[in-house]
Amino acid sequence: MSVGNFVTVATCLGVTAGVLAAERDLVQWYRQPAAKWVEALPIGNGRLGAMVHGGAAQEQIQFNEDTLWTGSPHEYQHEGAAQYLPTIRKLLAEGNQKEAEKLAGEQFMSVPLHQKAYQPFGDLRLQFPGHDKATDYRRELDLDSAVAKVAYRVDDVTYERQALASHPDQVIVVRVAADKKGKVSFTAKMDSPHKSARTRAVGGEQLALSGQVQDDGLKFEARLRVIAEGGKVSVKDDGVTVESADAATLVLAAATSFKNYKDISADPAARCDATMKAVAGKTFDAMLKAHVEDHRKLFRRVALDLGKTDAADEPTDLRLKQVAKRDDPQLAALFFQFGRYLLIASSRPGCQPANLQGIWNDQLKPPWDSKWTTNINTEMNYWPAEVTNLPECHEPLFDMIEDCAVTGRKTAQAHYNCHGWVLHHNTDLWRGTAPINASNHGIWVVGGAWLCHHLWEHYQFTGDKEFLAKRAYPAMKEAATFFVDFLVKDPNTGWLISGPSNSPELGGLVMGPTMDHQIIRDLLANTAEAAGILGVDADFAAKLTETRKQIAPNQIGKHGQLQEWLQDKDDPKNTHRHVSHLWGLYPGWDITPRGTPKLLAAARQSLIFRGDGGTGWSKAWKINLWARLLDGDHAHKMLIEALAGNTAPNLFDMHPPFQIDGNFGGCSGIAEMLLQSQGTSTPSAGPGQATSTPSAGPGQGSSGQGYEIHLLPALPTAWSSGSVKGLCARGGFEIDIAWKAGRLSEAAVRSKLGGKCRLRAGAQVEVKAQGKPVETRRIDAEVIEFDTAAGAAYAVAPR
Ligand code: FUC
Repeated sequence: MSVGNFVTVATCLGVTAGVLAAERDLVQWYRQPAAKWVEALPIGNGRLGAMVHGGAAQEQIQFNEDTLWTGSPHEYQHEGAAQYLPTIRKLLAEGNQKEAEKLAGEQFMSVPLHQKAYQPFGDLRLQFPGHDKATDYRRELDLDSAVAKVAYRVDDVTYERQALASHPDQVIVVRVAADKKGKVSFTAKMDSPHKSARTRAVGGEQLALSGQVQDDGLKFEARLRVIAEGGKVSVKDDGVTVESADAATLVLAAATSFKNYKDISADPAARCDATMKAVAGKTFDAMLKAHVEDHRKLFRRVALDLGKTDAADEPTDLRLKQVAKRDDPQLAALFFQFGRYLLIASSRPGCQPANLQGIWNDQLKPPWDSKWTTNINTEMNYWPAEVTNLPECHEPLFDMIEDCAVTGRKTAQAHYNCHGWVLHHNTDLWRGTAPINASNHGIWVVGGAWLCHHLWEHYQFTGDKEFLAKRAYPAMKEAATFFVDFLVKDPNTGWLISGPSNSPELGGLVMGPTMDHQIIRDLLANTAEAAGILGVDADFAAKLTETRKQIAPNQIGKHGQLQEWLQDKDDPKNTHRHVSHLWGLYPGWDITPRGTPKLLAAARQSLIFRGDGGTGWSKAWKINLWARLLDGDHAHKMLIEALAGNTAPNLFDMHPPFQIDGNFGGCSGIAEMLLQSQGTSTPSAGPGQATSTPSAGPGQGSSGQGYEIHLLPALPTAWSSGSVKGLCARGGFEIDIAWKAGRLSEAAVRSKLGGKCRLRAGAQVEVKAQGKPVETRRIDAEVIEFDTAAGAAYAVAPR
C-alpha cells in the first residue's frame, strides 16, 4: 500500500524497518487521537485549512476558509475625530493622561469600537462502525509532504487515512484505505457551528453544506464528493454512505461570497462547482503527486540539522514534556520546520495573510477575534518569510498593506487631518484602520509603518526593483507622508515626537513612545533610500532625511536601560510581555553591536529587566532579541522556555490560548541564531548615533557600509555541531553553513544578484569559486569582502 514516497502503513506501525532518519526528523507523531483541538494536526493550502483529529472510529476534520468572517463591507473611520486631536495632545502635554484618554475614548475611536471576527466554516465527520476496537494506533504529520496520516489495525485489517490540503487543486483531500479488499465502510457528514447551515445532496453525487454567517453577511458553501474503489456509495441530504469499498477518496471544496473588502457578491455554490469540475476525474495519486511537488518546491529550500539524540524516537507530545530536562536538538529543528510548514499552509499568493491563528479556528468567538493585530502579532507571522526562503508566502501581507493604504487614507484624514495613510493596532477582513477597543492602547499610530518594514525587507532580500517601484514604494511613500504631517515638536526638547500613541500595551496614552520613533525613523530612512534607488522624488526624500534627523533619539535612562518613553520613567521591575522599545534591536536595526554599542548595552539591560517570562509570542520575540545581542545561550534558553511552557502537543504556539505568532517568531529566532545580515550599523539611529550609510541596495554593490552576512552569530553551546542549508541573506544571497565543535567548518554562498558580499565568519576564511581561489579584501579581523557574479556559488572554508 505504499504511495509514492510515503511511509507505508506497515512502516507507520513499525512493522517493517523504521522510518528513514531524514523522514523521521520532519514528522510529528502520536500514539493516540487528538483529545482536544490543539492536539489535532493542521493542514492548509493558504486558503483552506483543516485540523485532523485522527479518531479511529470517529474522524473529525474541522475546516476553515480564510475569507469567512463576521461583518460586511464597512468604513470604520470616525468622521470629525481630528477636531479633538489638539485637545488630546494638550491634555497629554499637561500631564493629564486620564482626561486625554477619556476624551479620546469618547471622540476619537473607530465606529464601531470593535472589529469583526474570523469564523470557523464546518466539520467533516467520518464514522467507521466497529473501529473503536482499533489497535497499533499511530497518527502523524509529515512536514515534508504536508500529509496528515492515521494508521491502525482492526482485527486483521490495517487501515490508513491520509489528509492533505492541495494548493494546485484548491481542495482538501482525504484518502481512506485498507490492506484487505472490501473493508472500507463509513458514513461522512458535514455540519457547522453557524446556525443557518444546512446540508443537502447535490446532483446525485455531492453533499453540500451551505449557510450565511449573519443576515447580509458572508454566504458560504462547501461540497463533498466521495469516490469509492469497489463497494457502494450513496448520497442523501444528511450525508454520504460508503459500503464495502476497497478504498475511498473524499474531495472537499469550500468557498464564500467574498470578492474583496468592498464586495461580497460572489456565488459560493458556483465557485464550488467550478473547483469540483476542475478536479473531476483526477485520481488520488495524481492529486497527491501534484500536492507534494507543489509543497516541496517551497519546503525543501531549507534543511536544518542541529544534532541528533535518541529522544527523537519518541512521540512528539512526550518529547515536548521532556524538552526542558534533556537535550533534544531535533525537536528544535522540527519546531523550526513546522514554522515554515505553517507559513506555506496559511499564506499563499492570492490568499488572506496568516491571522492570529493562521487559518485554523474552530470558534465563533475566537480569542482577539483571530484578527490581524499589528502591534506585534501580524508582523511576527512574517518574520521567517524572507530569511527562511519563502518570499512568495509574504505576498498576502503585501496585498493587505495595499488595501489598508486605501482605507488608512480615510482614517488619516478623519482622525488626524493628515495626508498619507495610517493603520492602528488591528485590522480585519474589512480593512479597518481606525483605533479600536480602548484609547489607552488602541491609539497607536505605527501599525502601517511597521508593515511597510516588510515591503522593504522583501526588497532587501530579493532585490526585486519592479516590486520596489510598483508595490513597495507607493505604500511606503504614503505612510511616510503621514508622519511628515503627524509628528509634532516637543516643547521641552525640540525633538519631533509621535503622539498621541502608546508603547504597546503599557503605560496608556502618551506623547513620544520610543517604539514609534524607531519605526518611523526606519520608514523614513527606507523610503528615502527607495526613492534614491528608483531615481524619483528627490525633494521628498531630502525632506524625509531632514525630518528623520529631528526625531527624538533612543535614550539611555537612569537604570542603564533603554528608555521606553520620552521621559526616564521605566520601572525596572516591570515584566510586561511587550518589549516594544527593543523594536530597534529586532526586527529593526536601529541598535547594533558594532554600530551603537552603548545603546546595545542599554537594550540588553532592558531585556534583562523584562525577564524571561511572557506569553508565547513574547518568548519568541526574546529568542530573536537575544540572537541580535549575539547571546546564543540565552536565545536557546528562551527557545526551550517557549517549547516547554508555551507549546501545545501539536506544536502550536500557546499565548495561551493558541496564537500562531510564536510559531513564526520561534522559527525566525532559530534562523537569526544561525545567520544575520542586517549590517554593522544603522541607517536610522537618530542624531549622534551611527554615522555610516546603508548600502546602495541589493545587487548594486555595497558602498562598503551595508549588509554584512554574519555566519553563526549566536550559536548556542547546545548545538555544537550541525548544518543549515538554504537560508537567505539581504543583498540576494542564499547561504549554507556547517559547523563542528561550535566553529564554522564550511559555508556556501550563492549569489542571486551579483554585487559585493561582505562576510563575518568569525574565522580566517578562504573563498573559492569552482575550486579556484577568489580574491577577498579584509575589512577587519573577522570580516572579508569579495565580488560575486549573479548565479555563481562560492565555497567558504576556514584557512
Ligand atoms: C496584543 C497582545 C496580546 C495578544 C493580542 C492578540 O494585544 O498584547 O498579548 O497577543 O495582541
